[in-house]
Amino acid sequence: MTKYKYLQDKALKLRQDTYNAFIETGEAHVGGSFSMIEAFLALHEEIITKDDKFILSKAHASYPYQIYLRSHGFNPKITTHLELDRKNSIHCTTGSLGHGFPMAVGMALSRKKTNKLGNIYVMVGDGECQEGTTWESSLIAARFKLDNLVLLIDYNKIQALDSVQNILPLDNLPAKFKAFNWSVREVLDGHNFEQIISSLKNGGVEQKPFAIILHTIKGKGIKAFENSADWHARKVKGDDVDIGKRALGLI
Ligand SMILES: Cc1ncc(C[n+]2csc(CCOP(=O)(O)OP(=O)(O)O)c2C)c(N)n1
Ligand SMILES: [Mg+2]
Repeated sequence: MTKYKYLQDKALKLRQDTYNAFIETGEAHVGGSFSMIEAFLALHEEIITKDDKFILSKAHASYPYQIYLRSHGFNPKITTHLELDRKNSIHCTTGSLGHGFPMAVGMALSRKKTNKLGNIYVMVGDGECQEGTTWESSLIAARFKLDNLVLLIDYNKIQALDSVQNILPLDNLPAKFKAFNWSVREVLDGHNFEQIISSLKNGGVEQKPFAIILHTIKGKGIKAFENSADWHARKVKGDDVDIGKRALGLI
């Protein structure tokens, strides 16, 4: 039994609950929801404290986030993207790609200026990194030495319609963030809790914002749906319903 067996169990349960909600509502972003589950859980179960904030910039993956919040004493609406709902731990409206990261930079900067404790954690997609605001935000975060800011990049190599490489390559992402004067860690298996948690705990350095680049698999957990742009936003219906249910141990 691995040290993080309890997190693996939680990951399976969150995938199951998310998948059932997709079927129930007819809304689905299986790919990007499932690629971030381990990083999301590692952060929320092992790292985040009450002083910290989490921003889901890639808000098309709202379902696992909202479902998780619902099982932890909050009651957000289940929506395809996120609407500001502070009492339910949703700290900004996101869904238009390239907005959550700049808002997170603003929050981290405000905390620095007012000597407020706590980190701002923000999760973006790799396709989302093609937005110009990503690079403007990265410059600003380094300029103001925002060591209270942690950027998690869900590097699943696929965006909405095709691979990131075919559309607009990010190439050497770690080198880019290093060149922007960030502290950088690469997690080679973004579904391995040990690797994710070790990076989150050991990667930050003083005076620099911190980027964690997680190599992940879009659609992770349902082999037939993995690594495919088809499953970015495809509704789960027909024969696919049971293919997914079987893979997740629901039937
Ligand atoms: C500004 C903007 N343009 C387009 C979209 C439509 N859209 C939603 S998700 C997505 C692809 C995002 O790819 P990525 O960031 O790699 O997400 P992931 O692979 O994690 O699902 C697109 C184009 C959007 N939400 N906002
Ligand atoms: Mg992607």
